[in-house]
Amino acid sequence: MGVEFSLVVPTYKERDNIDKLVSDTHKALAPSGISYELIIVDDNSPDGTAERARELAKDFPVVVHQRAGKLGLATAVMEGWEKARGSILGVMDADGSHDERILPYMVQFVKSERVQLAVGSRYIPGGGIGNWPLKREIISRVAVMMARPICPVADLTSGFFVCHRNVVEGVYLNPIGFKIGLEVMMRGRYQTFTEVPYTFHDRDKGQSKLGSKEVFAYLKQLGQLLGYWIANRPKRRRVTMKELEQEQVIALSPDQEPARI
Ligand SMILES: Nc1nc2c(ncn2[C@@H]2O[C@H](COP(=O)(O)OP(=O)(O)O)[C@@H](O)[C@H]2O)c(=O)[nH]1
Ligand SMILES: [Mg+2]
Repeated sequence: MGVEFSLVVPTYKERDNIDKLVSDTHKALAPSGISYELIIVDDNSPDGTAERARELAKDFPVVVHQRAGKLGLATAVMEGWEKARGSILGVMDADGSHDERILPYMVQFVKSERVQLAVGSRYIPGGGIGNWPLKREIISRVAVMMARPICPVADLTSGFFVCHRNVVEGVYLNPIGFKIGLEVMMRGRYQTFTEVPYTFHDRDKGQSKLGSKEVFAYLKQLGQLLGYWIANRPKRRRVTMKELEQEQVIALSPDQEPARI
């Protein structure tokens, strides 16, 4: 069977996290019968992330794309998608902060064609933040508030999402900021979306990239997206998990294993 789902994980210095990432993702996706590939796009991490990923590729459906140097998260994701073979695409962090157990649901929702985009969300009921310092949470909440008038997604800074290939293929995405998810939510070609709740756990190992440089990049990105929104006024409709459940797109009892496709 060909690959249905291509999950891109950009990495920079994630050697300590990569084994767990690969095995947890496999544990989440394999029972659901979704055929997938995990595309690691590594920016030549000095800690040997790519080398380790290549070893893991012997036992798991992992594809490694190594770039020459640290060229940034957004372009890494876009290059990963260029390599992707699946008709459904996704993005997730390598640091364990995104709960891979919701992936089968996200893929199933997009596969059903009821929605074209499924976003992993901290900011809808059922979602949350595990262990963030207060400062980080406030920055995130303010970032969301600022963009909310022009973006229908509650967790619009989410870097954890799944979409149909058509949402991004041939669409201009501007990689200036590190919020590639926001570019997709704003400029992507979709009419309906859903948000799937999960609890965010901050990375235990390695370093986050959030600093003042990222804050300014975000503001610049927002300015450009405001221009896009004024010119295009895209219409998008939220489909709630409840609606999806009622329509029996997927069985959602909480303690149930993800339904087989
Ligand atoms: N390829 C690549 N990956 C990156 C780069 N910067 C960050 N990443 C990866 O992108 C993901 C998100 O970065 P992270 O530092 O966790 O961001 P945060 O969660 O917003 O604090 C992680 O898997 C990082 O390893 C980069 O310049 N290039
Ligand atoms: Mg992270």
